[in-house]
Amino acid sequence: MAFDPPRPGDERFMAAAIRLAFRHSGQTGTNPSVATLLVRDDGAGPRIVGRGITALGGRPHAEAAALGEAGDLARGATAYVTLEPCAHHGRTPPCATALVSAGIARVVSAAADPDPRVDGKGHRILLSGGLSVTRGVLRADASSDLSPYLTRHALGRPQITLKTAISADGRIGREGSGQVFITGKIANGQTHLVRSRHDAILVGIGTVKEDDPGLDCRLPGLSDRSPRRIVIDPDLTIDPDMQLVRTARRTPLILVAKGSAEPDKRRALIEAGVEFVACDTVPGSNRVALPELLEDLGAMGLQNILVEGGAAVAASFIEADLVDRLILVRGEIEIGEGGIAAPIALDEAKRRFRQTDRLSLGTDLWFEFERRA
Ligand code: AOF
Ligand code: ZN
Repeated sequence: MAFDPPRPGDERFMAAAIRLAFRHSGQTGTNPSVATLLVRDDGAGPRIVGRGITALGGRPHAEAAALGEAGDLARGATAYVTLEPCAHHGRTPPCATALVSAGIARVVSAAADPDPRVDGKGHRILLSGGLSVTRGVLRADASSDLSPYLTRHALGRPQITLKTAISADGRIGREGSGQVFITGKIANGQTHLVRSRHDAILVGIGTVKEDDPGLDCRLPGLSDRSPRRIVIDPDLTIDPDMQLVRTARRTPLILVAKGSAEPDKRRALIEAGVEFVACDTVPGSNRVALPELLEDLGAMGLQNILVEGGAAVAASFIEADLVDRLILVRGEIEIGEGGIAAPIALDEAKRRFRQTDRLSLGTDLWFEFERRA
């Protein structure tokens, strides 16, 4: 039983499957967003006879949806899957078994599945069922989209994206003057889209006090896809009248606080629908022990977190080397003397991270980076 080499056309269909999977990215709970395309060639050239994406929330899986769409046309077809098909029984039989039973002739996969219930077993079921199996086609592209899921499995913590808007003179705001609008409408829309693709948004209590932010996704059609909000508030000093607390029943709010902080206030906040995660502080300081916190958030099933501020929280993630992806949005305005310095300057980001994208959004520049390998 051996794997077969790729064939012409494989990359084209896998690229289409990867694009399809992106539609549900960040919306499938602890499950990755995977896509399947079923392609058959009856002599007149290849045609797609079934398409599937992991459903919102995580079930059913992509393969089941694609097989359902193709019906009898699945027999003899090739399945393009962005992740190795699963080998475990959930509410439905394993996808690898379903592909064999449906008479699929060939399976082409991109990334391997590190879930211990799968981890090579999916490919083995296909090979023992007599199917031709090719793996690793466009692995890097698929892995990039699957990276929150892969990070949680590899490192036991969620993937961290840090996002900051920076003024033309390298500042992020001004102490005591509330929220300063650095970027324009288009960049703000893009930020809301990025929010919708994360399981949670994290900020420090300083930002909450300064801005009273909503931290939701306010794009038409995506407002029900707001991630959870996480606030680091070790001494539990949050004002219960803040927007985040008032909306906690609609969009979950998690407060990260020391177990001993303000027991009466904690009870009242729990009544208001707030959840708590206990944190430790670094000995000799009031800074939260981030690696331990992220481990706990990973155990709760969070796969990726967008860290949005403020400067101190951002700096502590950078110092602890916990930033996997970095988004810097540079606006046109100048904040001037006395403004709060950005946690990382554009030049430094270019040195420390690998730039993966640069977009012009109105008068703003949007830069994306990722951790250097
Ligand atoms: C697939 N196709 O579309 C996805 C897969 O909780 P469950 O039962 O849904 O299983 C979650 C695991 O299923 C997840 O950790 C990963 O191994 C796999 N995801 N597999 O064959 C899919 N989303
Ligand atoms: Zn499956």
